[in-house]
Amino acid sequence: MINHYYWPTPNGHKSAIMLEEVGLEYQVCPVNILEGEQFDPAFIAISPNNRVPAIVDLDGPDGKPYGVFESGAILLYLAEKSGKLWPQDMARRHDAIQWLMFQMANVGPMFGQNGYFQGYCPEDVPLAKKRYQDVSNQLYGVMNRRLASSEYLAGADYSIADVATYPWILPKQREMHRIDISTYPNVARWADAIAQRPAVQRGLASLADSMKVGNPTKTTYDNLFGGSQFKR
Ligand SMILES: N[C@@H](CCC(=O)N[C@@H](CS)C(=O)NCC(=O)O)C(=O)O
Repeated sequence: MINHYYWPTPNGHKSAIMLEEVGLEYQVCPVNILEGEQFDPAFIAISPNNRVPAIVDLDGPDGKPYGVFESGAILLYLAEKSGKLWPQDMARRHDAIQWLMFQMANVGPMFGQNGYFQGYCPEDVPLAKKRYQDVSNQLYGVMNRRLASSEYLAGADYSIADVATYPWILPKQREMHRIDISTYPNVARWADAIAQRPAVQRGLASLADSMKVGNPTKTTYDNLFGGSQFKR
């Protein structure tokens, strides 16, 4: 059994989709980040940077409970444990790892900042909006060029790199990031194909109604971006 510490955000969707893809037994342990549950010491013991997602595999290595935080590390762990979305060929496996790292180091952090300045920042900061929108478009360009010659990000086969990236390309994310998907037809083709996968649909349905986007209250703003974030 795997405990999935989760809230339905783009990073949370990654492990939700992966757990459905690989078919390992799991249970959802909601961590309501709007209400500040990510600051609970019991959760921080699993996820030291107070972020979802995290997992605890109750039947981990040597049969002992094993915790994993950081969504990319979770995808790698579940891929290795299940042998799924985990190419046996070394070059293919490292193709997937490279595009996973591209998502973790670029797409997630930069789109996240774009979303903050477009949707949450209490001040209008045009320079920051332009900066992160430009970087987001540049990253869409990288993916669009890759997907012109490759079915999926890591090659011919769907992989952990696609699982990591797709939740950041969902329509509601594109809207928040002010991305015109028609400019990136290969990304649109790829996203449409992934959206058809039943495991993706099941993963995205997990706690689907819980995340309110936009107009955060003072409490939710403090929990996500303000005082509560920085007081520890
Ligand atoms: N690099 C981390 C980022 C995780 C992350 O930023 N999670 C957000 C939700 S998408 C979160 O938990 N925010 C709560 C907080 O900032 O306190 C990962 O990929 O797991």
